[in-house]
Amino acid sequence: MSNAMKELIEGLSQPQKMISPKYFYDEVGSQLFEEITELPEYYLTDAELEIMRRYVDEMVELIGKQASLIEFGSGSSLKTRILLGHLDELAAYVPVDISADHLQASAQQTRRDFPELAVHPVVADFTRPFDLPTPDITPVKNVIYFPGSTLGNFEYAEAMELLRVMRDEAGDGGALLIGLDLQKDPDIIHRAYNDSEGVTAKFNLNMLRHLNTNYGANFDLDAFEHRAEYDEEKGRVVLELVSQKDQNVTIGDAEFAIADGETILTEYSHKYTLKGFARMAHDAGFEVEKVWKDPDKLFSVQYCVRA
Ligand code: AVJ
Repeated sequence: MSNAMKELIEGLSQPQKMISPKYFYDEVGSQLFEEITELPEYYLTDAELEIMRRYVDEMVELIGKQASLIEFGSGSSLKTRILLGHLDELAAYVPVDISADHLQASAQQTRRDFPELAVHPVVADFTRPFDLPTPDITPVKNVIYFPGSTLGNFEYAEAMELLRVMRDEAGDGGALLIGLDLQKDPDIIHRAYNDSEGVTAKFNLNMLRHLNTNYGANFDLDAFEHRAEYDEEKGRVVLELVSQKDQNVTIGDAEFAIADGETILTEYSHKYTLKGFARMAHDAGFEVEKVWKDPDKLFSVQYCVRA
């Protein structure tokens, strides 16, 4: 049995059933996420882009010349392009992604758009240590780029583990440039995950369709509903799929009973305080050197140096 299959079955065998948010992103799911980023309620992408546009010169100054920029994720985003458009003296750009296809396609596009840039894609699961390529020019330092508040998908212990992987990949004198969503008025957060057009609901439910198509599951998509609640105490949005009846679902040879009202946890989206993240960074071996925010103080981009 594939590792993915084992992981899926294990997640659905827990008392709180769960499926990792990475199963959101098949082709349809990636398209739906794009649509989410264009929703008026989903402030995250606009706010982060605004920060990048306003402060890219300060970021470039801190990153310095002849650095290697190592992006955790495939790097097809507009944010990355803003950064690359202003970093004209990079030793290398290293996008790291688990999907070889996705990575190759976006690396090709990056090469077309930035012909002078040394692009060295690495296929790897970035939550585990991986080997960096050796560019022709030896980098002065490694700067990890992790936009999009993706750290927020990880629970505290996993987030700390990931930050430590980043510290080790950054190496001596290295740094981390990270985009993080901030705690704010709970209504604003609630609306961002309960949009009026129901795109987030489609995105959440699409995970089940993806498992049906690609992992031999038989979820009845009409028998689940989207739920997203902001837990202010824990500072995180909890995305779930709520079963609308008692039902049995099979995936491969495994069968699961799901009760009426029972939930499958599909995603956490943690929201940070500046203090809270500074402490996490510190405990992982980084110090926050600079924080940029959008004018409404919804989102932050933070530059952290290795302690
Ligand atoms: C891509 C993880 C940043 O948490 O806001 C959007 C994913 N989930 N709407 C987020 C998501 C529901 C998104 N991240």
